[in-house]
Amino acid sequence: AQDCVVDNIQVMKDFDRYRYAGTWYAVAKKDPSGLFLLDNIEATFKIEDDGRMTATAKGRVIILNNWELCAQMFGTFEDTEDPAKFKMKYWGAAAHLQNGYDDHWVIDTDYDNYAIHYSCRQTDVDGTCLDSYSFIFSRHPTGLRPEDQKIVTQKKQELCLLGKYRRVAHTGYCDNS
Ligand code: AZE
Repeated sequence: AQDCVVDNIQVMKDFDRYRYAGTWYAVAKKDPSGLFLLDNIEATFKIEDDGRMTATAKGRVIILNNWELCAQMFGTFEDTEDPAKFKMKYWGAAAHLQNGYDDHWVIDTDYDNYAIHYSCRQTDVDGTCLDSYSFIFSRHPTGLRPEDQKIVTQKKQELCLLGKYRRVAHTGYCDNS
């Protein structure tokens, strides 16, 4: 599936949302067009009593020319026929933050160390993605273990996003908000 067609992207087999639950730190990201989370990004996924997945996330953003803040975000996930592919409805705790409805695909994870997320917002006529974002998540704010790095590099390539990621800094900016 290296033809870059979104429908051919392989996602996590037998995805287990219960093992995915808990806190993940973004260690790298590929940005979509427009406003986006800058750094200090962390997400906590939860499985509700009815089995549905929800999440809270925070990250530093700059909005309305140079207003810097820690965005507190919420997300609810709709299941699809593929257990690793969700539709995410998201919104900010404050009205001036962003809201939307995005794909949320789990490409790969070992649940204990790394997870690779992908979202395509717009596909081209040839089925490739015109506007995507992706997070490399780690259970450890310090980064990925060396042994996970090669798996992540392989998956970035399969997503046709190799070389398009930036490291996500964790400076403590959002820690007491
Ligand atoms: C994600 C993890 C699960 C919960 C949510 C996520 C995405 C959040 C955004 C937030 C954008 C905010 C902006 C504010 C000005 C995938 C990290 C909600 C995309 C741009």
